Amino acid sequence: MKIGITCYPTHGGSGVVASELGLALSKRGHEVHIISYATPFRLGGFHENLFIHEVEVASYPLFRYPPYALSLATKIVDVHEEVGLDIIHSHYAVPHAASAYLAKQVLRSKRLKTITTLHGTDITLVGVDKSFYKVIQFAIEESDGVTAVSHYLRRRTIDEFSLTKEIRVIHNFVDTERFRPGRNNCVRDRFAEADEKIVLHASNFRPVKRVGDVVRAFEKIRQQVPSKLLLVGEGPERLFIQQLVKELKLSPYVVFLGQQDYIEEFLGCADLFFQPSEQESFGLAALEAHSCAIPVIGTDVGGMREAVKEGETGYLLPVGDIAGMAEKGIAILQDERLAERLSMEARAMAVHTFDTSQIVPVYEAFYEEVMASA
Ligand code: GMT
Repeated sequence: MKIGITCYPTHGGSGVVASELGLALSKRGHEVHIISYATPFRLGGFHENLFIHEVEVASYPLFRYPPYALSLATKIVDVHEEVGLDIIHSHYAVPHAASAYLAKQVLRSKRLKTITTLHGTDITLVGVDKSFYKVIQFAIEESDGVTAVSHYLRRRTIDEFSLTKEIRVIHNFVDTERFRPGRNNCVRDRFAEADEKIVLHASNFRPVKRVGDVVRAFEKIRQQVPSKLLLVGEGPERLFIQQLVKELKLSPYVVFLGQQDYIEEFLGCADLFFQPSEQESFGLAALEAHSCAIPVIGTDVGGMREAVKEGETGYLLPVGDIAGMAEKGIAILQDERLAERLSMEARAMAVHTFDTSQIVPVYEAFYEEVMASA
């Protein structure tokens, strides 16, 4: 198949899923065309069967806000005219699904099918905003196929947008060969003494991720377990978190690593991963941690239950339950048998349920189904 994929190129989960899907499809012999405003960070270098098309956004003094959605639609049209796409697969509905719809109208093509994958905040935060709602509702409804990354997100989308459209659940996935247990490439010695444990958190440092809860829970953990906290990522909350670390006198024990392209190098060193989000449609970061055999402490929200099995691969607590998170964290870090059991189960779940080889064929089958539909 000739598959176009539109996505954000940044470190967010939707861009990661879109990139990994594009890569896997290209390895399986499909011709993949990534359409985005920059090369997604996981797609640097040369990949056979995979082509990057950068969207150029015109600026003009009249524009207070350059109309990216129009430039993207135009690029989809150009790419289709050049290569003859079978599918244009939009990751994150805003504005990609609307641009794909517009491109299809411009092309008057019956052959080109549009598929939209909903990731999370495109529905729960952004899509429901009044300034987007009706267009996004329309664009989802008009897509030839729609998928959501969790059962939770599917239900939430139907409720929020009163949709009649069928939404297929296709979970996030992980390359369990790349994200594997073991400390071969890990840089543990740079951050921790031999007798110290490593607690890790990675996110885009937005308020929804509640990074402050990670720091506060770590403060309690550190009182009982010699440990270091590694924080990976960049975002609007970073300065506030740095201030909090200072106030709690944790500076010697907390390392800010900034944006990292190879998170697996840090996961390889970690003993515990924290994801205390206020909202999470699935929790790709938790799945990547599990794939490296790292137990996760998260929150019992959204689709997290689909990524973390309570008491088997980690623990899910109420949002903001810092004492509870610290208590579970201390238990895992102090009890080797418990840690071992959770780690083994986490890795097994990633390999047997969420490996690329299990999920990508489900996307392929869905493409075939959509292409066969009238
Ligand atoms: O909001 C984010 O954290 C980024 C966002 C994205 O779309 O880039 O992540 C969402 O998509 C991921 C991949 O499908 C999901 O695993 C995350 O749970 C989801 N984030 C939220 O729902 C907050």
